[in-house]
Amino acid sequence: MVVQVTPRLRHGTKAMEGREQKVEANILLLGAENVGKSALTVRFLTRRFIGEYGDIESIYSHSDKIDGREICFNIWDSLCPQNGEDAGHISDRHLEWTDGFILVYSICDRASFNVVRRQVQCIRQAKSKLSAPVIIVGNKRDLQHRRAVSSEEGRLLALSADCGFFEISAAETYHGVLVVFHELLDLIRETRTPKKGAAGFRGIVRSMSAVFGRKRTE
Ligand SMILES: Nc1nc2c(ncn2[C@@H]2O[C@H](COP(=O)(O)OP(=O)(O)O)[C@@H](O)[C@H]2O)c(=O)[nH]1
Ligand SMILES: [Mg+2]
Repeated sequence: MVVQVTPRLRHGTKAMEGREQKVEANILLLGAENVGKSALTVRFLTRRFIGEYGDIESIYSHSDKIDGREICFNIWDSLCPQNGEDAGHISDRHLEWTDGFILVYSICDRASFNVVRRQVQCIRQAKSKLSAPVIIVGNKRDLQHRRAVSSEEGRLLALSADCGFFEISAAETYHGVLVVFHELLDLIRETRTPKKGAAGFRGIVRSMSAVFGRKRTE
């Protein structure tokens, strides 16, 4: 199951259709160690969950066709400082590179939720990223018996900082991971579309059927 909060109403996407041919999006995955950043990345790239990933920081490029349009995802699977004063700090190098953020915590690990909280603040305080698209992901939803962070807390954090929110299990399903990346892509494309007055709504909570009802892949 996926729990989602969408930060703003979509606008402009339809108007872009037919005009735009190739889209490139730089996506940065952040979060504490061991929350499943690499698992999410590898799931998206290969559809597989392989279990152990090692501590490697990599940028992957992945091309796909969505709604007939060529999309190139550049995905930076990061290793962030975990302890001390630097925990949750995001470097300028990361901030400058990315078009949108996926902030991952484990629903079984409260400390990892706190890291995401600090990272959200860090992003929203960075001048260039005040309104950058951010999706918060509570991963390891399959481990309900070890849950330490409620869905409500995740959803509230997302609402307070105008972020999207999903709870997923990279271990259990590919589809939840796909929805996260595609939703962020949509938000990135919106930020590139000139806005005509509409401020949009915050915190629109959509149902599962709305999430899965959209046919996004070919
Ligand atoms: N049960 C469960 N384990 C997961 C899930 N996602 C990742 N893991 C495991 O959590 C550990 C850390 O994952 P990894 O992707 O390396 O985390 P990273 O340090 O954030 O990149 C690995 O043992 C994964 O197999 C999930 O959704 N459910
Ligand atoms: Mg990793």
